[in-house]
Amino acid sequence: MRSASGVTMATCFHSCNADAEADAEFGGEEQACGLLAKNEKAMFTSPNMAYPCEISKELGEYIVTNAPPTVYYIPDFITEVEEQYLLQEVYKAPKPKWTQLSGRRLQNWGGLPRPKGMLAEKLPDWLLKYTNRISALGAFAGKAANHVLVNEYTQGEGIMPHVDGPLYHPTVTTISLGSHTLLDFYRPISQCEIEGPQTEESRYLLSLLLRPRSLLILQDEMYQHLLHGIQNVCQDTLTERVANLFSALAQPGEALTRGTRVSLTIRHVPKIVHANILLGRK
Ligand SMILES: O=C(O)CCC(=O)C(=O)O
Ligand SMILES: [Mn+2]
Repeated sequence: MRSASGVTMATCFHSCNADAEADAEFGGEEQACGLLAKNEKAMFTSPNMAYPCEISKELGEYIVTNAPPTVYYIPDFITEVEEQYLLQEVYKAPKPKWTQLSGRRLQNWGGLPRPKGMLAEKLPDWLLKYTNRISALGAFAGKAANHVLVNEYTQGEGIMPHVDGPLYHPTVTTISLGSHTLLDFYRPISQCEIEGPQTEESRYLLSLLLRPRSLLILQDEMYQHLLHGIQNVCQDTLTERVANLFSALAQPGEALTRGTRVSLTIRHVPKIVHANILLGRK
């Protein structure tokens, strides 16, 4: 079974149970490439979901080798038809589902991740189809993705450098829709003063070009140690510091004009609380 990008769905499954940025953040479909066969779909919707505990070996060819561990960049993970379908669903959401931040707006799906745990809410089917597809790649060590942040950036909007933090299993997966963006990575501020003044510029390490319909998977040092952000600019001029130039079919010196981009940030929140605990019931 192959996806738009040709990633064969993992076949070796181990049994397992399906189990923040600032708080302000949380306040037709079988056509296309039809990744999941009917029987696979049934398996993914059973209460005892099974996903591979390790990331699929077939993803090896998508590792971005000139970046620290570990980045997978998968172009055309979804088709244009799927992209339009997802955008339609995102924009179907009622207005109160959106939280407006300075520089972008977002929708939170799956519950509000909090240090004491997330009161999980079922993901809607239009998202489950894609979160399951990603969980089936083994992205979350056998667990199912249970949280999606939808970010919308109009042209010229971005997100400040940050780390995603400990509320999530240390893997973030992102589907880009509508426009490319350039995701920039920075070293954290060093405690070692000898290194001289530490500006955003001096801490800048590399960028990744995220084309529409691509899937990005970040783990290990790229997730745990480095900060990531998106500059609020209308146009990106590509340099040799774009680590995935080759797989994103881009050239240094190329200037790409941004449009409105919607990203689906798909993660697994391990700590779940149940309503009866919140209500103090046994
Ligand atoms: O839009 C993106 O690709 C990045 C979003 C992000 O970093 C986040 O939601 O934490
Ligand atoms: Mn982030």
